[in-house]
Amino acid sequence: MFSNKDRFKESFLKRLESMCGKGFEESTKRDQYHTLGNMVREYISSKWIETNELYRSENKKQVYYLSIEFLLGRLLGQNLLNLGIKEIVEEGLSELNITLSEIEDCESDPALGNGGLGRLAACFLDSLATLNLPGHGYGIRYKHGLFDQKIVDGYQVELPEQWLRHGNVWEVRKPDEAVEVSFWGRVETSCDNNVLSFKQVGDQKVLAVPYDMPVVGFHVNTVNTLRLWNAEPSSFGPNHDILSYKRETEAITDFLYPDDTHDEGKILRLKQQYFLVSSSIQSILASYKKENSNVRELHHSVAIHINDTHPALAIPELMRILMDVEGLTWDEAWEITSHTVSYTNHTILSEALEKWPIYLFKPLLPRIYMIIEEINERFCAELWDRYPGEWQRIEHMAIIAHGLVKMAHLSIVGSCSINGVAKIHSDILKNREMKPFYELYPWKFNNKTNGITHRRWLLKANPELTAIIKDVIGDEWIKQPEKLIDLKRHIYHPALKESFAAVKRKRKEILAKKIAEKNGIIVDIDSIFDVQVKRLHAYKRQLLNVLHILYLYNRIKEDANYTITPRTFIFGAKASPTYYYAKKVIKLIHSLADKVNNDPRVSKVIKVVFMENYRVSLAEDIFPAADVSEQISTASKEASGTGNMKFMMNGALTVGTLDGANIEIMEEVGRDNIFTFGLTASEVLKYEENGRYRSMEYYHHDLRIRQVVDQLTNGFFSEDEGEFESIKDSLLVQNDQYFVLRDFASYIEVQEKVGVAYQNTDKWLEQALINISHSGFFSSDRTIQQYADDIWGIGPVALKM
Ligand code: BZD
Repeated sequence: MFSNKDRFKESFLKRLESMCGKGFEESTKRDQYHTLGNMVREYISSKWIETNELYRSENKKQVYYLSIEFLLGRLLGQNLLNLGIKEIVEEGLSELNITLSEIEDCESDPALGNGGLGRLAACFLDSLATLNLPGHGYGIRYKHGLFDQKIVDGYQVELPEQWLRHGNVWEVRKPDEAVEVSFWGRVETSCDNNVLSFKQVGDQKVLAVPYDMPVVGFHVNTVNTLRLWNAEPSSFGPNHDILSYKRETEAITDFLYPDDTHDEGKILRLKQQYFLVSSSIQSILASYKKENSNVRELHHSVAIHINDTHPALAIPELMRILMDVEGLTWDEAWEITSHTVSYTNHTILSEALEKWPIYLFKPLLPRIYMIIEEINERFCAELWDRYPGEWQRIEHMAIIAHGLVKMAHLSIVGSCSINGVAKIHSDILKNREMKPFYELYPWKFNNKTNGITHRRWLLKANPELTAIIKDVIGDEWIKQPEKLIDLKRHIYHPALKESFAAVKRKRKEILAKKIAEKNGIIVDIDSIFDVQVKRLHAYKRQLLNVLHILYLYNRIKEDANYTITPRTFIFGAKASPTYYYAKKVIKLIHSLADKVNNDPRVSKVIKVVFMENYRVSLAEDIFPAADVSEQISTASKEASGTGNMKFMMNGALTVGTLDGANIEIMEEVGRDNIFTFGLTASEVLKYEENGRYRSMEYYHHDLRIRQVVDQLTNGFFSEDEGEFESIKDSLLVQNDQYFVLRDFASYIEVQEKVGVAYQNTDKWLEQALINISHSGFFSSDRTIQQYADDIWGIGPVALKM
């Protein structure tokens, strides 16, 4: 049905009639979306079946990527592109006077993630399939993904997200492969022939029903699987109070926790985690046992990766099944488990490290708790042997201590590999945060610098730029992204610069149109599009950006001769609903936008725009239009960042601190092609150790700082002078934990350089093209190949095309 445009058109019209019961003329865009989606799903299914059959028959090692989040974004466009049928569909549709993008707009973003961690998981799935690697995702089918953000009078309001309202064409429900997950109850111990056995009794069972989604590789026949679990009442549920059992059960997969930095500590969150892990491990073992009789060989055929500590219960769960169900001894089960599981850490922020209170944990998961206690005892004994008498060290490293179960410690002890997500982050883990563990198990620690799939963030998001690159260097880089470097030889060619400038301009126009429609703000296409889009968090320092804009406002107002390269400051950010400070910063951005955009003189040269409801589909419009990428976290706090890579790949220049992957971007493009500023990570960490930073001194000694900080509460923004008092307090009373004032002068200075640099259009274009040329390193294909080689030990299994 996709062999040529005429066949496509014919099948599309026929399918539309049979599916929607109406003719083309009466059909809505949504009818058309569902029709096309169904056709594509059907087209995928034969490859999907073949891939699964191949994996079974070849019986090679497979990896299972367990993640509490998969931030997929829309799938129609990406699937068409990866299947190589996008053009045929576009041509066919255009003869019916419809554009593909109108139809794509009917697909809701599956927003099953908060930000970087969830999006990374989605990029990894794309790379696994494209590299023909047998790797599958396991996650949760949240009924409501990350909330929809509305801005009302400058304040964020959260609305429930409803991605399943019109169904999901990509998923296949597999009730036959449902499994039971147990909560509550108690453990009965018995002893037979000197062998202890354990049984959970009086427990509550929940049915985990898988919904499988195909993961289509780019121009290959591989179609891997993303399995998302749905919680449903089990027929073995209680026979009383059925309604509350049903409600409680379904609540497990009702919504995604909207917090990306805080350990929630709520029982429902723990239920979600165990639900994901128990169902996934059962499913992995069932599939293994279809082809293999000896469970003792599991680690030769299966790798299980945990995306941060949220799925860390995979370790005790695998132990439980190997011992209680398969009858292995502790030592046998431990040998297998600790060679099967590997772990990625995504943060060093202490408030994000998961610790479960025993009083919550033990009643909910009694058998799992027993196993963790045993892991802890054996681990502490090992430590005692190695460090006799060093109580403090042992207490610090224990998995259970002070009434808490520490998930990071469990993950380190039970995994064969622990990795950070950028060089500096992995170094900080080794030398500071996880130092004692690194001393104990140096071989386990390694770095895997993050990557992004260039197929979504360049090919799909920016077809115009893709076309130019193809014109100049052909298309080998699509399969081998490191070959983007071939572009570098051409960056001085006027024709390339001109066409790149034209594409950037076109994408800025498209974004400007959206801004005009949604925000009612007219922005200047010739101004610098300076963008900061990411979750709102104190450490990401949107406030530094805001204070700089306020400083510019003051300069323009005070000095009639002050000149500046025109700039449009664009923000997009969701704040966790309970994060008071973050919500205040969103309000502050809006108050600033009101001041700036409504001032006749200031608004001629700068504008401030906050784009509501930042999400994957909006990101695809924003990255291609950006000139400047704001990556201004306090050094040492951003593990890697991945937005930085998406901007770079689309030819934006980075203004950034020496943090996370910014450092590796600088190493790639050279110091002259990135704007760095601010404290280094070691300077920040030194300040934190010696406590010598005094934000007040910067406030008193730098008039520019004093002026902008005072404006937060002197009636400049609002009648209500208390509105932004808490922000001012964070800077002065709480001594500015994230060094905003310390880095302020350096930030102003670098921003001035940016303004000057942009005036030299020719050079700017060359620098942008250098950034694109070096972005191949940041493809998730490179990252995934490194995981496959160094951690998982898996290789490609390919069907012939
Ligand atoms: O992970 C992010 C880091 O902050 C980024 O620096 C990094 O680039 C990405 C990918 O490695 N971490 C998160 O996004 N974390 C979460 O989203 C999260 C979600 C639930 C609970 C805790 C954290």
